[in-house]
Amino acid sequence: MPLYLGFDCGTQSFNAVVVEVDGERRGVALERSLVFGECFPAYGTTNGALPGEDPLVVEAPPLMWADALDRMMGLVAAELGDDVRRIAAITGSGQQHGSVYLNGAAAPVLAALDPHKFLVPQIRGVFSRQGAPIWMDSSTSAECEEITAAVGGSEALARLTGSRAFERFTGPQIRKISKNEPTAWARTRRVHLVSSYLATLLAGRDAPIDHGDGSGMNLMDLAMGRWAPSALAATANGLAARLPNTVPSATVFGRLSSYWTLRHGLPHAKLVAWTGDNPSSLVGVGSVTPGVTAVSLGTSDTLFAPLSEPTHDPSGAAHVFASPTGGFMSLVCFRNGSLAREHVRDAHGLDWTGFSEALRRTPPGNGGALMLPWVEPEITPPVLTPGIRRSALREEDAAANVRAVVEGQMLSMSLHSSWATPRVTRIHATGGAARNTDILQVMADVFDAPVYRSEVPNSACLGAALRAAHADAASEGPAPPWEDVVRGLADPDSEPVARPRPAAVDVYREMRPKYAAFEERALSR
Ligand code: ADP
Ligand code: XUL
Repeated sequence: MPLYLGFDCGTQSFNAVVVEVDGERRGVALERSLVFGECFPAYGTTNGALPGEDPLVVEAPPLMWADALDRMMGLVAAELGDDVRRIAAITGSGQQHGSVYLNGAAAPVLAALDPHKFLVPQIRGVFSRQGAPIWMDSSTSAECEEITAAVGGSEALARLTGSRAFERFTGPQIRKISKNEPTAWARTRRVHLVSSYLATLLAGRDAPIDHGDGSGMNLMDLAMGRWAPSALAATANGLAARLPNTVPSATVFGRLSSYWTLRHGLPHAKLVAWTGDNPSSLVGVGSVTPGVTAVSLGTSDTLFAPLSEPTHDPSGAAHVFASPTGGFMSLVCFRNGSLAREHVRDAHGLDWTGFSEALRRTPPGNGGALMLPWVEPEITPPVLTPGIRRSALREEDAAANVRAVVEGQMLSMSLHSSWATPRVTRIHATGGAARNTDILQVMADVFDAPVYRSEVPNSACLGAALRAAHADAASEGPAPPWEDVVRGLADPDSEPVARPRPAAVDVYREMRPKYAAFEERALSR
């Protein structure tokens, strides 16, 4: 019975999941996490990142990720024992947008790694610059403007690549380095994403960038799935020669190199192209059918959903990526998620039980009270000057404020995702706040869709293991339907935790345009 190994190199930790798939029998065989701060203190990161003197600049050490991969492979091999030989395919996901710069020594060094030695001391010399800018970096506003102007405006760039220019996206990051560090740029032979860099270490040779993670770069023609010459030309001289190929996410691009097979006793398993953490999570929460929307209620709230067409968000706030299931996916981020809910909870001296009671005590529609929940600067819609805005809502009314923050968040989510998914058929809810059924009830009523709770702890990592299983099967015969791939592992509880209530659905249908008008007024001020 084959085993499938999935990795996830997140911002704060490196994770692995092994799944066992045998027809209808399937289960998670192993799950491990290495937290960077605790397990790799020598790299000096805080929560996985190296803060610079400039608060806008955020990098991470790619050597630390390699170290984590080496240690995790050792852990997986030790725990699986003889079963390690059953690993048939491997893939992973990485935090999106981050970029790794390799020099001319990388190819020969990676092809000749000594299995008796640790990985890190052998690859110290392969970088043309030591740090990798990551998604938390926001230092490239000038480069975003330059790229946007060169390709003919925001709308043109979004239509071409799925997103307007964003500071954290890889193209603007590459442009900044090529401009400000000409010597490092001249030494650079390859630019990899976090995902394709780790895949390269597994293969011992250059790995491709998959269409999913490639769409987080402002460099790929989303509809065609290949580098866009105009975006490349707008970004940096000599960029085309420095990028690996782009391939569909389900591509088996090689075999695990001898370094790993000899070092840890694994077989020459198939290597499937790695992808970004958000595309991987789409699979990991079982959101593989159009209409099935995934909502993660974490520190921030994010909403993502499969799409059949390579559209773009007309407001410019959200992203469209290629989906690892074929087709495309939307990604909409709301910075004021748990942050804003906690702010209201604490302002009224409540705990989560009190917060839930307040939701149950107050009626849908909140008697016409409205709140724009912008405790912090907001991504969607873009708000630079934070501050909660209230309408027909007294600040001291605890229960009404609790309802207003949750209704405001759900109405905003529904408004700002309808360009992608006008009709949501069901929602898979994950993240810390998804344990709160009263919050999910408001979600069900606003979206007029049943909400299922998904208990998967690391959806990106599980998504990777399932992608490995899918690509292995697809490389041997007809590709299995994604619904079959995720069944029993990534699908949520079988019963919805919240069903839409018709009376409440009517209330929110009337409330939506009022909320939109309130938001419009606040934004135009
Ligand atoms: P992260 O984005 O950091 O991975 P999590 O998905 O772990 O976040 O979610 C953590 C958040 O869950 C906490 O910030 C907290 O506000 C929220 N949370 C935990 N329990 C509840 C609850 N019962 N009701 C609402 N929110 C909750
Ligand atoms: C998505 C984004 C983050 C990173 C890290 O655009 O910047 O979600 O992928 O998780």
